[in-house]
Amino acid sequence: MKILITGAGGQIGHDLIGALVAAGHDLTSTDLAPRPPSHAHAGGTWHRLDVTDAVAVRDLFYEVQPELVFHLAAILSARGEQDPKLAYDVNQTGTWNVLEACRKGKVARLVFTSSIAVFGPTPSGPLPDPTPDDVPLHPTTMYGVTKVSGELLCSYYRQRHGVDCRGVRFPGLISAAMPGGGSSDYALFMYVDAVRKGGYEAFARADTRIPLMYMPDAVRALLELAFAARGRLSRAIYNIAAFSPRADQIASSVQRVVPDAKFSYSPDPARQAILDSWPKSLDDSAARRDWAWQPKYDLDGMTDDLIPRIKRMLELGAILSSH
Ligand code: AKB
Repeated sequence: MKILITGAGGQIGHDLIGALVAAGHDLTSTDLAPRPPSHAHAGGTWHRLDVTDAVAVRDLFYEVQPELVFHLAAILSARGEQDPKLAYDVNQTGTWNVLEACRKGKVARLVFTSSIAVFGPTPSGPLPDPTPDDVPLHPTTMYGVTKVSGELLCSYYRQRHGVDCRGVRFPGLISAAMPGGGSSDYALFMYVDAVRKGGYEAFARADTRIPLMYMPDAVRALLELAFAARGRLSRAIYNIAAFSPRADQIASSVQRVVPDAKFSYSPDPARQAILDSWPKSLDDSAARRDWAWQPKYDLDGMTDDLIPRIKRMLELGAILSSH
């Protein structure tokens, strides 16, 4: 199948490209930046694309004529608070441009990547734990605001224009590829820095608890949702969940494999406030029911798989030595 990815240079793109090429798809990866060295061997073709440029998006969609698009391009929560205008342009205008290009180019299906950042404390109190799909959405970040809007646009184009837009709300994602400007990044750096530096001072409190997921499960969720029959889907956007450990539980899990790793906690007020506004865990029963979603990795399963991968990538020089 002809598939196009936006924002392919990021953390999800790294693993999604490999999975799509391995499955034999005809893949066009796009990003504002050139293909990063960490993506060099992933396969498929690479095009520069600025999703804020409506004409460029439309022209490339006409040229490639994808049957399926994965829209990953986004500015994440922490970076988006430093530059809300950039987050608005990339996430809001970019999603509009991609949906319009799908409509005009008659792209059959679009997979939208939303986030737990759509949630925030509601006027009537804290979020229920676990948080279901349908609660009032009160995001606290520009990233979350634009993801709520993207979800609504997705449903609108589905009903009004027949673009089969569907998506998942991702937890914080953990993999051996570097993230870019997220508030959940502390969890990933607890792994990477335990291996490369012998420890990590987290920018979150020890009792911080948010939904997290290992990247192989996240990529499988995207593929399963992308190829699910439309008739099975009772909604456009789904919560998906794997595990929800406290930061100090992540530390204990890492220390099972790297016993000398030292962790300390020095909360950054801005990122801690974002983390505290998110759900502690998600209710993903609709995804489990409609398209048989099920995570394979729990916290310790991820730790056992990820740490040897990080060691290999450090040996190959595929992870930078500082951040
Ligand atoms: C972020 O931290 O902004 C992202 C997310 C949870 O969507 N990783």
